[in-house]
Amino acid sequence: MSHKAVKSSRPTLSPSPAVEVRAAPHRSEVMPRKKIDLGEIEYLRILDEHGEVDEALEPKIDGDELLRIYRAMVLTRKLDIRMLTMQRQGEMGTFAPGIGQEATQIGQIYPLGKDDWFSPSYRCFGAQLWRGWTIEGLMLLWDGFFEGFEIPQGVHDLPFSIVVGSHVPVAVGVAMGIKNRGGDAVMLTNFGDGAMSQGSVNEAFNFASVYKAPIVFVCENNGYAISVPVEKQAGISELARRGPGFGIRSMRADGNDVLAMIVATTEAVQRARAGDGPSLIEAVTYRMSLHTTADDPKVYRRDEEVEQWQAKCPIARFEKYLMNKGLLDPQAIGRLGDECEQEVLEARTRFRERAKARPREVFEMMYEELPPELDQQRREYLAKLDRKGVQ
Ligand SMILES: Cc1ncc(C[n+]2csc(CCOP(=O)(O)OP(=O)(O)O)c2C)c(N)n1
Ligand SMILES: [Mg+2]
Repeated sequence: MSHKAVKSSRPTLSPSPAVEVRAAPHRSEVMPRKKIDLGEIEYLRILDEHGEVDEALEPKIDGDELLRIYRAMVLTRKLDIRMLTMQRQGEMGTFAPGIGQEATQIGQIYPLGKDDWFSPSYRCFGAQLWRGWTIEGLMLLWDGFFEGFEIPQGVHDLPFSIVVGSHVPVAVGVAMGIKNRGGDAVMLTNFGDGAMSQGSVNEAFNFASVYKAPIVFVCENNGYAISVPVEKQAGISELARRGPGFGIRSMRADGNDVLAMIVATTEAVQRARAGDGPSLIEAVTYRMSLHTTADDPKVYRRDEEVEQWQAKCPIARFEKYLMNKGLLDPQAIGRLGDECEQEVLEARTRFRERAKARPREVFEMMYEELPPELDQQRREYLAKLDRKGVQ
């Protein structure tokens, strides 16, 4: 068999100078490099799992305020549980429950003032209610009604983003806007352990550090990005360790300890306000429930693991602390729980009054003038609704 000679179309190159190839030096022969010391990462816990407080670290918060914090955590849990039932009964869209993350939520938001800004992820009912969103508004939102997305008057919050980590550079941008206008407000943004692997988040860290943006980054490390445990998606699962590499003051806090979250965030907010730039707080917590209502965590994690974390429940822990202080007793716990449940049910009634599907409007929100092919679809769709007698 003969092969046809193919003339190479490559230009002839002049021969390159001979390269001396040697075996790679043994490790011990490599010049020692200066070790970069990223320092120790602080882990803050004030209330242990049994509700015992470390008095040296305990923040001074008066009794009424402590009860307000407790109530906000209970209300958040009640809302999550009620919405899960509504979703299972076909009355609610897909949503992401935050059960187990109530202390992380309320603790991070507590130190923010009304003029400060908040850019949340999608698992943030507790913080959003604290900021002034209404329960029925959140229900409308997660049931697909655009009215629910309207930011309540006077609330300095950005809409959350489902695109993981995409809101973090935007939050830095808002923080830079505040700084450039000479204001002393602060931005706080939160995101998950999975978001820490997104390029956008890492770019945001670097930019915020270089320009000393007045921002607090709260990474809610709840153990999972959907089914992927943090150990499998991060080279170093103590995520706060990445912060110093960006020049960002970073720490870990027990995210199931609301007092630790309050203290960590208060310090970070003060630093940002004083012009000392960004901080990163890794809130170590656990997603006790589903990723979203479309998820079944039983296929990727063991019941024993969940049970271990149930014993660390942030609400039960804070309850013990308040009981030890004489601020709560079992009757008051029951009464408060009933009150919160009632609040959620009343909001559900208001939601039901407003959540009337308007199928004839589905083509109306995107274009001022519909492109011809969509207009054709719209006419076919409306004819179908007419045939079925749908108003
Ligand atoms: C850019 C992008 N990639 C993938 C997804 C699909 N997704 C939705 S939530 C999620 C996991 C995010 O995990 P984490 O950041 O830990 O937040 P958590 O849901 O645990 O609160 C993924 C991969 C998405 N929404 N956006
Ligand atoms: Mg996560």
